[in-house]
Amino acid sequence: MYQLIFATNNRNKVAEIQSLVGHNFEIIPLKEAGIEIDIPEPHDQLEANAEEKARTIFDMTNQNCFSEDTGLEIAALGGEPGVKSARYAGEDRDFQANIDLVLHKLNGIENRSAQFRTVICLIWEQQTYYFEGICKGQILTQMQGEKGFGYDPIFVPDGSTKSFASMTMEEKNQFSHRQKAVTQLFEFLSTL
Ligand code: ITT
Repeated sequence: MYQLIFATNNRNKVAEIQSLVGHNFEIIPLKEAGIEIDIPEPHDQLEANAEEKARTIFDMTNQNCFSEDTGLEIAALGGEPGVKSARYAGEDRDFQANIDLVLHKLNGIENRSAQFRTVICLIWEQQTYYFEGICKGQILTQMQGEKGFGYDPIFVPDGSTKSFASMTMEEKNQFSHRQKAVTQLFEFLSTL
């Protein structure tokens, strides 16, 4: 059994990733590792922020760990909110305010193309590795569904007519950026 600390404070990410983990791995969220820290995300690239989070926890624990940074990249907004996804409408990281701002900025705009992009940074035996997962889709004109988190109520992945927030976690996993990145992570770890 391999143990890996997951450098996140986002319990939705933890739940999604734990639902994907095979029997060979145990994922330990920061809270369970007894670590209380709000890790800074100062960079303008998902990769650099993911590395900052993993590196911070590795330096504290000296244990194998990974982190992930995810952004919603909207074509008509030049890739925004992107790396600013969590705090798009302000420092209080309010999901509803972020959604309202996106819908406001896209008001009247026909091109609704967007993608979620997840970058995982793994620090394993002192080496750093990156894995990426992309899910392409469309931004709705109004919210749909109650499940999930973040921008899920306004995002419909290609290949579905339902928003992520209308799907069970298992359904979302069939499409999601996070699932694609995590699958690569576990494939890599299983070759070690
Ligand atoms: P950690 O840094 O502690 O991992 P965080 O919530 O700050 O957690 P990010 O910096 O990656 O995570 O922020 C990404 C934001 O993008 C997140 O707060 C959500 O608003 C949104 N987001 C990420 N994944 C998403 C998903 O699968 N569905 C909908 N929105 C998502």
